[in-house]
Amino acid sequence: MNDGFGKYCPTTCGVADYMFRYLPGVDEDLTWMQNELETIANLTQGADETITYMKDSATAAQKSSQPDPYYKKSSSMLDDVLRFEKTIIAQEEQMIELQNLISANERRMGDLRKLALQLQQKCNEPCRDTVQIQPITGTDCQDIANKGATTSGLYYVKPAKAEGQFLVYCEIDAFGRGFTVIQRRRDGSVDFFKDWIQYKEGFGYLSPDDTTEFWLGNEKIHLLTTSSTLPTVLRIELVDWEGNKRYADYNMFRIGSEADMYRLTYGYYFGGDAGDAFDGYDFGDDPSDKFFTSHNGMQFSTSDKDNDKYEGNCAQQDGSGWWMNKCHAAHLNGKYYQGGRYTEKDAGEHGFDNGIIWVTWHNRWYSLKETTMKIIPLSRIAAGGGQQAGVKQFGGLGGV
Ligand SMILES: [Ca+2]
Repeated sequence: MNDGFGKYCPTTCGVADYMFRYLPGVDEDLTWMQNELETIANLTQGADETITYMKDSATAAQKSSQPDPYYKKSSSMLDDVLRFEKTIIAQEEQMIELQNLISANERRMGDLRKLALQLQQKCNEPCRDTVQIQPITGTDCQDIANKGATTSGLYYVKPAKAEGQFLVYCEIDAFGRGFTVIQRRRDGSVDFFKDWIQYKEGFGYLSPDDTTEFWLGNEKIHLLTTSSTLPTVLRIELVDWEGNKRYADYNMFRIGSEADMYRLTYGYYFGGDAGDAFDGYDFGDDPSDKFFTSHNGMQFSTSDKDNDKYEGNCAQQDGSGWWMNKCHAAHLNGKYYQGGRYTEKDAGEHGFDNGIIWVTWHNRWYSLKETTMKIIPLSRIAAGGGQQAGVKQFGGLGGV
C-alpha cells in the first residue's frame, strides 16, 4: 500500500518475475544433490559386491569343513562383514528416503514452474507494479486538456503559486473539459474522520480509473483555486442509493490559506438540480436554522481545530472535517452509511455522526452513496452546449 498510488502492488506479474529469478538457482542445487546421491550409490554398490565376495569365500571355507585355524579367523571376519552389511542396508534405506524427498521436490518444482509459466503468459505486457501516471503536466486539469490530453487519469499539476507539483485525478470529457477532482466518495472504503494535518495534506487513495476515495487536501485545493484570477466553478455531483444523480455548481469558488483556516467562499449558486444546500436549510427546528447551516464564508473545522459557530465542536460530533457553521446543511465528508438510511440512534460513535448530506435533495437522515467535488475554470463549464451539456456529462458517470 502506498498513499500516493493506491492498492496497486504487488501484481501477479511481480510474483512471476520473482519465481523466474530464483528457479535457476534451485534447479542447480537439485542437480548437484542428485549427482552426489549417484556417487554415494556407486560407492555402496562397490561395497555390496565386496561383501558378496567375502560371504562366498567364507561359505566356501566353511564347506571345506577342515577345522583349521583359518576357519575361525574367517568366521569372526564373517561376523564383521555381517555387521558391515547391516550398516550398508541402513544407509541404503536412508538414501531411498532422500531420493523420494528429491523426487517430491522435483514434482513440486515442476508444479511451480507450470504456475510460473501460466503467470508469465498472463503478463505478456510489460509488468506494471505501479499505477500509470500520464506524461502531460499543467497548472490544472483544464490546462492539461488544453495541451491535448483526452483520457481521464492521474496527472501531475503545478498551480502558479505552488512550490512543487502534485498528483491529481483529472476527469477529461469528450468536450475537452478537464475537471480537477478534489474529493471522491464511492463505497465507504476510506474513513473521513481525520485531523487538521490530514485534511491539510490530503488522504485516501488516488487511482487512474476512479475506483478509490480521497480528499485531495486543503493546501492543494487552496493553491488550485487561488493561483489564477479567472473564476473557478466547483461542481458537486451526487448519487443516491437508488442510482439517481444530481449536481450543483458554484461559481467563483475559492479556498483561503491555512492562516485563514482554509475558509470557503463562492460568488453564487450557478445552477444544478440538487438544490443550493450550501446556502443553508430551514429544518424547522429554529427560525435561524437557515442562517446557521449555511456554508459560504465558513472556515474549515476538524475535531482538533474548532473554527465553527457552535458552542460545541461540529467536526468532533460529526466525525469529519468540513466548513462547519452550526453545523451544516451540506456535509459531503460525513460518515459513510451503507444503504443510506440512518437514525439519530445509529449516529452515536462520535456523539452525533451525520452521514453524507445534501439536504436540499434528501432529508437529513439520508446519507448519499457517492459524491464527487471537482473544479474547472468558468470559461469551460458550458463547453459543448450550455447547462444541458453538464447534465448529459454527469449522466455518463458513476453507478457502475
Ligand atoms: Ca465550536
